[in-house]
Amino acid sequence: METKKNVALITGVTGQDGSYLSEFLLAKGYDVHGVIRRSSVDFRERIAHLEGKPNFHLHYADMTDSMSLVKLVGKVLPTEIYNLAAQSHVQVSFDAPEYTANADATGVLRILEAVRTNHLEKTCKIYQASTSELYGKVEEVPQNENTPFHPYSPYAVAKLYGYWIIREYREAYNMFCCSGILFNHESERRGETFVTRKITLAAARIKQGKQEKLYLGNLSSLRDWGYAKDYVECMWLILQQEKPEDFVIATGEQHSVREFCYLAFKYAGIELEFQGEGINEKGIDKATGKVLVEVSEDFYRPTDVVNLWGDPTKAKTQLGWNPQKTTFEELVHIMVQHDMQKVAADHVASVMRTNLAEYLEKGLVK
Ligand code: NAP
Ligand code: G4F
Repeated sequence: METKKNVALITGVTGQDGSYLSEFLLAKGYDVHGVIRRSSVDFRERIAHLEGKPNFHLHYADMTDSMSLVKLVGKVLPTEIYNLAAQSHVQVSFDAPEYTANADATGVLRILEAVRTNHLEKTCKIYQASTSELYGKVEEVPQNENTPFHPYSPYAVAKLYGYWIIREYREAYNMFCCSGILFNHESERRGETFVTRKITLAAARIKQGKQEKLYLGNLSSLRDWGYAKDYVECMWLILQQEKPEDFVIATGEQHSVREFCYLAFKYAGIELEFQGEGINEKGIDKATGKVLVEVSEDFYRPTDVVNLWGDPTKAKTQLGWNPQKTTFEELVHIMVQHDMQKVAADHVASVMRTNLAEYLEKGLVK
């Protein structure tokens, strides 16, 4: 008997998780279809190495455009949808709350309705990228699948709608749709304005004389940080279960922004000492006495989530997933090592560009 081909549709394919998930599914033999949006810059850095592969296809659509999603789902006929697209920056959600709700809340509904409109409820499974931000102003530590939610940003409130509409369609229409409640996961592909990547890039630039100082917000905020590459496997595992269920995905370990910063600078070859408190706290280079890290109110949020710590017991026992595959220390090391090389390579490229411009000006190169 002919086995049916696995066809995945990934929204958010150009993002950190979308890129790792594409690699993971392609390696499993899936046909992977990704949603991209029109942008003035055509270079899609995280998936550039996948473009042109025979089983990898890109399509224009948008989470805020129902018809584009209905048409795309009807064209691709996916067996699995991974809904990763979102305005994913918590601080930005305070500046653009309506857009965040449109993409992150109503966008989930649009995906579900696109599946129903195309009569694929029985054949298409849906993974929703839910988040530990749902726990927000936490009511229990550590947090598991039964911990009450208390969203604490426009982003989290939008994601709460996504979480509940997924549950509703599961119960009302018997659809196979699930949430992965993922705690923070990072990587060398993490967006440069999230705190971990901002720190690892700054540590590399400061070490190589390209930046003077790093300005951060709340250094005492606590997160359960894992490695994105390990987390995309869970998205797939969640959809391979017998019945649709939600899972917390986390490492079970908690660290502060300050600790992340200390370790990143250490791996870059700088030992920091933190002195002072609150807005006056500073990270000082022990060897030179120079202030390298300062706190700026610009990076404080109107309401901040400060105590995220996940309990991955269910994922460990039911999915057989190893939450400690990449340790916190390994994660920071991977990111710093990558950014040390990136900063050095950017420097070489910029010197070459300057030299070339000078040679062209002097007529030395035709
Ligand atoms: P990311 O790097 O910010 O990627 C977001 C993706 O969504 C990008 O591909 C982006 O496209 C796309 N997107 C945004 N708005 C869209 C729209 N209106 N229509 C179509 N596509 C749109 O995020 P990530 O870290 O990979 O996270 C993936 C998902 O998991 C997100 O839903 C996020 O909220 C959730 N999540 C992340 C974490 C984490 O720690 N990383 C934890 C829990 C949950 P462009 O490239 O065109 O901008
Ligand atoms: O790195 P962050 O911006 O990530 P945040 O807010 O936890 O959100 C990320 O993880 C969520 C999962 O829990 C995802 F749902 C979401 O899509 C996103 O991927 O900030 C982490 C913490 C915050 O408490 C923030 O206040 O770091 C603190 N922080 C301190 N200084 C900073 C900075 N955050 C940023 N972005 N920039 C700073 O300078």
